[in-house]
Amino acid sequence: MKIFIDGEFYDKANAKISVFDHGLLYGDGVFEGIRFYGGRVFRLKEHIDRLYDSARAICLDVGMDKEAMTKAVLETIRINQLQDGYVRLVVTRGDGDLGLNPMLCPRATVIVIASKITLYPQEKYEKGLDVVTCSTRRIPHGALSPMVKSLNYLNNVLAKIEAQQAGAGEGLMLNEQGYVSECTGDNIFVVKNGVISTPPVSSGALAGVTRAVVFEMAAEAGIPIHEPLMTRYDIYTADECFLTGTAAEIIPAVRLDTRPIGSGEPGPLTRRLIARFRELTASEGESIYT
Ligand code: PXG
Repeated sequence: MKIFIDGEFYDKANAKISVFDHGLLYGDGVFEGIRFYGGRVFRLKEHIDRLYDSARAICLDVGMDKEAMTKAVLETIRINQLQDGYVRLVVTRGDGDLGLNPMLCPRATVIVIASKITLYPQEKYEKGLDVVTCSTRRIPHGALSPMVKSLNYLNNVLAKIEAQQAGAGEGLMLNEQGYVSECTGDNIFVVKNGVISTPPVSSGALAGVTRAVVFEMAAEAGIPIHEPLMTRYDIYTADECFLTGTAAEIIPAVRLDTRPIGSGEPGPLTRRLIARFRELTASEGESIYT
């Protein structure tokens, strides 16, 4: 495996960054998770745009333009001769001093890893996930914008631990006001009476790339889709529920806090969206090898 760090490729064993890197010392940085299917990168532009928006929001100068970043992603996949997999793109504040001061970090560190990812076992895509509500709340906009895909995932990690300790596959995160925000690494959707709903990004949800694909698929199929403020009531009383994310793709959620959602089995609209999503990932994207 070859890993891109600051313009050079290193073998996995030698792919190392400084212990003074502020990405490590302070979680000071941003990242993206991107998928590629059959030699094509899915929604690459959207991920690169979000990365640069995340960096902008934390005053982080990436040190290379979007075109060069796009090339770095494609080149990293090519050098590893992969057709299907996952890219982790990380930009940190860079090598600096002890002490928070980001001004003492002369330039950002850029890392591109191309590998594989499996988030949930295959059977969960057929049978659906169990979700529990976490007591850990989503970070408020007034602390760090939850729109920023930052290296500070402790909030989500703690929620994930809660979900695991409860024996559930995923954890539902509420915002400070108690409205539904998202899951620990996925956006959440419900279906009720033929209408799809998902919390607005103002409720603390990440503006997911996969989430945006669901909006496109709904428009294409003529299915109404809304972004109301949601509470757990809306999930308990939904006909169907599913989660979306680059790593997760689209996965049915069939229970919340041990209560069955709808029939307690993956719903027909969820299945339809999963099938359409597979068609899109198999046919769209930035070509890696031509
Ligand atoms: N919310 C959060 C908090 C996320 O981290 C999503 C929603 C879904 O967004 P996308 O753009 O991927 O549809 C994410 C993304 C991992 C991993 O390593 C997590 C994500 C993506 C890729 C890998 O667990 N989460």
